[in-house]
Amino acid sequence: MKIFASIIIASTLFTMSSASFAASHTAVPASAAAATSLPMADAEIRKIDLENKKVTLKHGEIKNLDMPGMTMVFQVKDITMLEKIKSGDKVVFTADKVDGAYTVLSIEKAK
Ligand SMILES: [Cu+2]
Repeated sequence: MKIFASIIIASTLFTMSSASFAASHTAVPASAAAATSLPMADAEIRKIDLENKKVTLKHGEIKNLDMPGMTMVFQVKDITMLEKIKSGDKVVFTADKVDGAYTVLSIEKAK
């Protein structure tokens, strides 16, 4: 009987640990995590400057940068990301500080 009880305890512990393992892994959204694990932010394109690899965004809160909504200029990591986007478009994007400059790392049209 003592052995039986310890099997139950062991299997309960196993179930609990695999449940928390699953929870910690589902916390990362699979689609957004493809290129980067940064949180997506909303924005509207105000101006695209391909020559200087810059984009002006009227953006919502950017959680990872601890930044409230505002209109500002970002560097763009790769201008080919801007090919399908034009001024006035609603987008979702990720941004981070790269070499001291706020830089858009991914951007796509909002669905
Ligand atoms: Cu800003």
